[in-house]
Amino acid sequence: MQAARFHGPEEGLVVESVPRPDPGPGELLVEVGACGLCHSDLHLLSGELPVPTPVTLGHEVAGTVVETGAGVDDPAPGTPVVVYGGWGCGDCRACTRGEDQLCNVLEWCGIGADGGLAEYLRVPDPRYVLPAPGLDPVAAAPLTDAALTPYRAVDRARDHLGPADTVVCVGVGGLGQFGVQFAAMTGARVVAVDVDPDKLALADDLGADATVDASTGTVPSAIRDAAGGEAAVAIDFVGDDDTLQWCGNVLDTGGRLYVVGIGDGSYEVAFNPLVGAEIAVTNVFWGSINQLRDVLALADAGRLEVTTETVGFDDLAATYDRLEAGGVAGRAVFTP
Ligand code: FEH
Ligand code: ZN
Ligand code: ZN
Repeated sequence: MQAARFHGPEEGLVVESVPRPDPGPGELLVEVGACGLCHSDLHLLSGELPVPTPVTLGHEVAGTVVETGAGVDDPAPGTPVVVYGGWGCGDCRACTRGEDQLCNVLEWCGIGADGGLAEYLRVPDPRYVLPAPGLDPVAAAPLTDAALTPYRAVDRARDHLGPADTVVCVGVGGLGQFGVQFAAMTGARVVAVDVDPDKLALADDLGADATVDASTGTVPSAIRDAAGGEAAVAIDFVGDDDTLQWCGNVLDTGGRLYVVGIGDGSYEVAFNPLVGAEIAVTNVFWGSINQLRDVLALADAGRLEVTTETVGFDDLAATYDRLEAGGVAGRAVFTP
């Protein structure tokens, strides 16, 4: 089968022919329908996030079960599925509560184990595939990461958001497009921030109550004006020093900052002891299997919109370059 294999920062991504995996006992083989390209892949490709190589990239996958290993009866071959990519050991506290993405073994799909930028994907356990009948794989694949991660952030913020509160979403890219939608579902006032007018227009369409163009002016005061005051929650889908400073600057006393984006991987959160009492800050990593079930339920109910562009094997390198330059609208999705 054809697969896009990462051979390290020097050699980079190589599309090559490799044996089609055979599912062992307890495993499944999924024919890849689509696989999203994630900004995090850029950190793998640059070597900032070291991974064992060669490895097939792609951790945001939808497709169809085509073969099951011994002992696997469900889901049966022919079942359309999405793949939960945060594969873990299955036995630790994180895994046994369904938060396998927090397991400390690096066995994630497309990161420690071969992923979905290929024609077929071996999945190590049936608990990592969720039936997704009736969903187009191109629209379903982003649910497993681009939607799941913002969903986790909003899920954790939900108890701090009511109709009289404001939530600020900074960055309306592949993840932020979903973050705005989930934030709007809480009933709080949503202020979306980006430098790209097209992304601000998209945020408006997706439910933002106000948008702030961060390419001009003093961003924190523009956010406060749009919010009508200070914010209860800020979610940073970019994750660089500027965006973190904007978020910290607009949070109310007792406010909460959720850092989803990893920017260039170098951000630091500065706590100023004289400003902003009792601000809580956390990063957010991927999501749990049950949170993916919630995201799927919202998609099945037609309550989620996703903007995608599809690319093939030949376009992968150029698309990652465009992703790095901020030139991808919505989510770029690979189809074999
Ligand atoms: C993947 C690999 C490493 C860091 C972060 C990620 C996220 O994109 C997973 O959602
Ligand atoms: Zn990702
Ligand atoms: Zn584990």
